[in-house]
Amino acid sequence: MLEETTISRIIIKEYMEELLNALDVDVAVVGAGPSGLVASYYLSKEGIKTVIFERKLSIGGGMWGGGMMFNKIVVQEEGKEILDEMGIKTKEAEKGYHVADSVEAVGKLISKTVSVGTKIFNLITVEDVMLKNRGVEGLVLNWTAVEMSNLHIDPLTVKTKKVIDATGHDCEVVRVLERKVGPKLSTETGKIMGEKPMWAEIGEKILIENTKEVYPNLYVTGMAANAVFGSPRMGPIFGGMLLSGKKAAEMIKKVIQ
Ligand code: 48F
Repeated sequence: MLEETTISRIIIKEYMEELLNALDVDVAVVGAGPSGLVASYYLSKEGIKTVIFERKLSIGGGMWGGGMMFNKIVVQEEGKEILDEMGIKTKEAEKGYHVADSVEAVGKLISKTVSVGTKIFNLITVEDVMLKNRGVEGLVLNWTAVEMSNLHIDPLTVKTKKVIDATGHDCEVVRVLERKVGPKLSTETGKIMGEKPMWAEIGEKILIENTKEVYPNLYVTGMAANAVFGSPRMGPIFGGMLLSGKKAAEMIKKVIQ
């Protein structure tokens, strides 16, 4: 016999346990787009305790829709290696240009990331950082529903050794930090430089360079990295996103204790 309250109890208890476990983590990734998922995958694979906070109900960010809702993504040779590792099918459509189904790509990316141990919390928005002597030392969270309904409800805070801003074009974590501490980022001006217009080749190349620590304990990956460091967008070519996520994970792996 099925008891409704038993189902409710299991859900509440299991979720609360995971949320309590997320109060103190090694790495907190903000945003579950391609770069955030890949970064989390490579961190978790090394046994580094990693969680993702994602504002939306769906995981995958801007990858589902391919280019202009044609649900295909294109990757270059280097990016293809990561798709291969995730078991995502690709076809060389033209020399050096590999195409994949964006729905398969997101599905498998999520599956792989979760299976190596990343806990993904959806429907949670990161609204601020906890800033102490060593730099960013935590994240300030609230339910997305609270943000959407504009209710005046205080957030909760989690502690983390490192934060990755993988929030895409809006670079939201860096933005809130800049707003509160002023021009102290490791960019040329100390401020967010702002994303530049489309130039796929340069955008993809420079993205890997831009993937770095922008303030003590705060790293940027994916489109957020190009937005922070003032570099071009690149559209639906995804190799850079994947490689940027991997680079963020490798950098953190080297320094985390
Ligand atoms: O935008 P998104 O997919 O970021 P990405 O990994 O990839 C960019 C590409 O999709 C595409 C592109 C490729 O050429 O330019 O745009 O850099 O995913 C960002 C995720 O972060 C979530 C957002 O809902 C999305 O799923 N997000 C943004 N701000 C917050 C957040 C926040 N404050 N708290 C939690 N999640």
